Amino acid sequence: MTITITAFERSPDGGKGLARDTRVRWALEEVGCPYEVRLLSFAAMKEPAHLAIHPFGQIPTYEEGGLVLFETGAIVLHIAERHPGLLPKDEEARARAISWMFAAVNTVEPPILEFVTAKLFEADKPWAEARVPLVAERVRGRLKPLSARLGEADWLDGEFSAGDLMMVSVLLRLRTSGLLDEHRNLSAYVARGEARPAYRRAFEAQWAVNGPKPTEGQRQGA
Ligand code: GTB
Repeated sequence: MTITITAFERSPDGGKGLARDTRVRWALEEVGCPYEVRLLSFAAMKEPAHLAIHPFGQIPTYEEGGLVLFETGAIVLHIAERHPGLLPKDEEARARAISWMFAAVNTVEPPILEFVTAKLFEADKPWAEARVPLVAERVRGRLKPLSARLGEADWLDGEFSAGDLMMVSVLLRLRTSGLLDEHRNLSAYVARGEARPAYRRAFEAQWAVNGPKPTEGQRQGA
């Protein structure tokens, strides 16, 4: 059955892989599932045809036959449950990997989004100078225990899983902030995720929508 996802026709980051379709593409690449992409303008995302698929008028979405999904956590979990490669076979290890997926989107991503919003989109507000350090501290409050838990391991719980895929995707937003570099093991963890061939294919595919082939500097978010 054909899988179709949606993505930005023009990503605001110019294709640096920060829009959330990248994590869905990555999951599909990890399990070797071909997919098609329907590109949407910002206007089209708010039109009835897309709102019928995504109640909040966002990307990405996932369509497979009659099944329509939104929310990247749910989409990646769906992919991981139906194809081998992203969740361990052992029931308890599987449940732990799913915990990491939730931790990524529910515990680690929210302060990162607050930080990015304050720094990039609210920098002109009178309170920005006071807010940025405040939200940076909230991010640090998540990175420190995450770094402690990861320790010297390659991945969060044994083999690479959908938990790592989601966590790396979330942490990528911090690449240019310097916050990630405060924890050598977390920068290395993100780099390990980005070095996976499936991630690279996903990145190249989303970049191809937005511009020419990236230089190594652009790949690093420069
Ligand atoms: N919780 C949802 C999920 O995980 O699926 C969040 C989905 C979401 O935020 N989608 C964004 C969107 O559609 C695109 S990814 N926004 C338009 C809208 O809400 O109207 C967020 C995003 C956008 C752009 C960049 N960038 O350019 O750096 C990074 C991330």
